[in-house]
This record gives sequence, C-alpha cells and structure tokens, in this order.
Amino acid sequence: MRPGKLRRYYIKTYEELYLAVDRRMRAISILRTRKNKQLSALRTTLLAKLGTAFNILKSEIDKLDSLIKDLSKSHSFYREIFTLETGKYPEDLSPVIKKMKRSISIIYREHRIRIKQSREKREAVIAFRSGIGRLLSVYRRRRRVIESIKYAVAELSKLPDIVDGYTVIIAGMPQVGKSTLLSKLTRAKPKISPFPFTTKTVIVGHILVEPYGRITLVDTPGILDRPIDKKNPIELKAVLAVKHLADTVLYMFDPSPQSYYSFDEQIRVYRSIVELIENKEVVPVFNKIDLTPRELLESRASLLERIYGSKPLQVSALRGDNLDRLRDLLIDKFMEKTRHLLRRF
Ligand SMILES: Nc1nc2c(ncn2[C@@H]2O[C@H](COP(=O)(O)OP(=O)(O)OP(=O)(O)O)[C@@H](O)[C@H]2O)c(=O)[nH]1
Ligand SMILES: [Mg+2]
Repeated sequence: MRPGKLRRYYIKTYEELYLAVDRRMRAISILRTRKNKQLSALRTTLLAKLGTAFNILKSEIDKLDSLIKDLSKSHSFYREIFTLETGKYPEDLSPVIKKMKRSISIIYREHRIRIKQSREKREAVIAFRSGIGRLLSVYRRRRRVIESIKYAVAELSKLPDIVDGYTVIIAGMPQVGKSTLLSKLTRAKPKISPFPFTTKTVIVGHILVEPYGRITLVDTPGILDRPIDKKNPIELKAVLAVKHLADTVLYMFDPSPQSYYSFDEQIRVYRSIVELIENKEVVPVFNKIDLTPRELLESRASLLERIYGSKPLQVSALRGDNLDRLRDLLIDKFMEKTRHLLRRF
C-alpha cells in the first residue's frame, strides 16, 4: 500500500453523513410530495427514503471496511503510525466494522417490514422515523473512533512511500542538524530552523547510485531523553522509523559547547537507539565540527569509542566538511547489500 493512495478514502464524520442523508431524503420528498397522499403512496415514499439512508450508510461503512483491509496489509511502519494515532491496530477494527454492517442490515430489514405492514399513515411514519434514527445511531455511536481513523488517514497520506531497497534513517536529538544533513546529501528541502521539533514528520530524500538503484535517506523528528511511554507522538514517529524502516541508522550528535541538549543526554538517546535495533548498524556522526574545539571533539570521540567501540564520523553539515566521506560510506553499505541480494539470485 502506498500512503498517497489513502487519499481516495474520504471518510465522513457523523455530521457530514447526517447532512448527506438529510439532503438526499429531502430530494425524495420534493419529487414525491402530493397532498392527501394515500397510505400506499406514503409507504412507497418512506421506503425510498429509508433505502436511500441505508445505501449512504452502507457505502460509508464499506469504505471504512476496505480502508481497514488495506491498512491491515500495509507495511508495519504504517500500521504502527495508524495505531499511534487511533490507539487501535487496524485488524482490531475489522470486527467493529463488520458489526456496524450487520446492524444496519438488520435495522433496515426490520423497518422496511414495519413500514410495509403499517395499517395507517401515522404508524408508517413512526416506523420510518425510528428506522432512520436507529440507522444513524450505528454511525453516531462510533463517531470517536471514526474521527480518529479520519485523522490517522490524513496523517498517513502525508507520509512518503517506502521503496524497497536500502534505507538510512537520520536520527538524533532535536537541533543536531539532521534536516541540514538531508538537504546537503539529497535534493530534498526540509524545513531547517534553530528551534527543537522543526521537523514533525518523516521526510525522504534519495541518493542515486547508478545503475544499481538508490539509497533512501529519511530525516526524522528529534528524540528526547525520556522513556518510551513519555514520548510525544512526534518523537514516536522517529522511533517507529528507526525500528521498522532502517537498514542503517545515522545517529547524529552535536558535540559543540553550544549544543541544545547536553552531550550526556545525547549519549543516552544513542544508547536507547542501539538497544532498540540490536541487529542493525547505528553509525555515530558528530556534526557541527565547525563549532567544536578540536580537544573537545577528540575527547568526546574517544569517550564514545571507549564505551561503544565505534568511532564517530566527524562532519559539518552546514559547511559541507567530510560530507563526501559520509556519502561514500553510505554508497559502500548500499553496494554491500546490493551484492548480497544479487548473490542470492
Ligand atoms: N554551525 C553549524 N550549524 C549547523 C550545522 N548543522 C545544522 N546547523 C544549524 O543547527 C540548527 C538546527 O538544524 P536542523 O537541521 O534544523 O536540525 P534538526 O536536527 O533537523 O532539528 P529538529 O528538526 O528540530 O530535530 C539550524 O540553525 C542549522 O543551521 C553545522 O554543521 N554547523
Ligand atoms: Mg529537522
């Protein structure tokens, strides 16, 4: 499933559905108004109106059903983002939707019979009104969850398509220069500013490696140093991208004395990322070397190497220092994976 395709599912809120039903029923009234209508003529009008309301509801619920089916089959990253927004896994919503479908069919059938069997006009009108009320209440009772689905779809459809292949996630605390790096390595134009959480969702750029394919580089929101259950939904998007999409993570540090968050905090978040994806590689990158005195750079780099055994690559995304080396490193990793895949065929 490509998230852009979700735009074709326009989900109605309860209010929108109510208005649609009301408008269509009024149209029928205008067409069929006749004074002193006979009981049989009235019954025909009421049955047509009830049928219209039922069809509108049914097509809305069918839409929800195919949306949920599409989402259930989608990549785990999209499913988790959906769960983040709605609090429910798509597959858990399937029974709810099936139940709604069943309920409206039963109500429709029951009230059609009551209208057909009514012996006077008043009885027919009462049966019709209660039928409409019950049909609408099936949707109204689920309005919260439907609104959360609508919101999740809007959020999901903003996300980039994930292409199969080699994906590098740029992660780190806010303000370390993740978006600046993406903008320098690819043609993407992420927003860059000196305020935390400038980036609020995942943003993608590509490095072409002709003729073999391309590297997908994903810029993410900043991650703060706090437990997972305290993280906000923006940070969680970054965590989910690391967990579900990464072949390699570039973990960016700002080792400069002016960094927005302390170096200790940045190390703690680094450790949490390493632990999150034990079997994948996390490459530490020190950014802003233009702002960092040499002795500080060296002491912090050797501290990291001593504890984690990895030597950070030192760059300045803003000035462009060492970005060629970083690009070559990513291309080497991409080629390694491509060769590995080719050998399997
Ligand atoms: N001096 C210097 N400033 C940099 C460098 N890289 C980024 N900056 C600045 O740091 C600030 C934050 O940069 P961003 O790229 O927006 O940082 P981010 O990590 O994407 O921030 P969030 O989206 O908030 O997580 C901006 O003012 C950049 O100009 C660098 O290498 N050197
Ligand atoms: Mg950013």
